Amino acid sequence: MELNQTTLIIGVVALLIIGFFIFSQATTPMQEQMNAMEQEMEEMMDGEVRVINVDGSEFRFNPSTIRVTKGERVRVVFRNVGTLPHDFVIEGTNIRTRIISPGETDAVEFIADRTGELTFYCSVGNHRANGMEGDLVIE
Ligand SMILES: [Cu+2]
Repeated sequence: MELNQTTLIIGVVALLIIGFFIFSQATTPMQEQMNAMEQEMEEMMDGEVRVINVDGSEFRFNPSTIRVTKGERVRVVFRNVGTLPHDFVIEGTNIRTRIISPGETDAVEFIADRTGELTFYCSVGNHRANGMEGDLVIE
């Protein structure tokens, strides 16, 4: 059986074109750029917010000291694990959760834009006087 030379050449050329097409699809600068952007966005989504879980009960916060770094975007997720309503308020700011019922969760988000030590507390009744307060340290 004799192989037609023209057919062979066409076949080889076709394979080269297909190969080049697949190769260029995988590595075009556009594709690389898209991958890089996608990765960057994922990093932003993951790395941008520092999430801190704080539990409130009678009459304490756990943890009672929160340490963050200046410049961080902080999200405090406050969960009421007690039997009375509670909230989470940062003294000297307008950062506060709603007063939430036992079992509920509310969150506040802020940027720790200066170093120092702030106090957080529960504004319900005499909870703070009973010890429901803590320190927010921004280093
Ligand atoms: Cu309280």
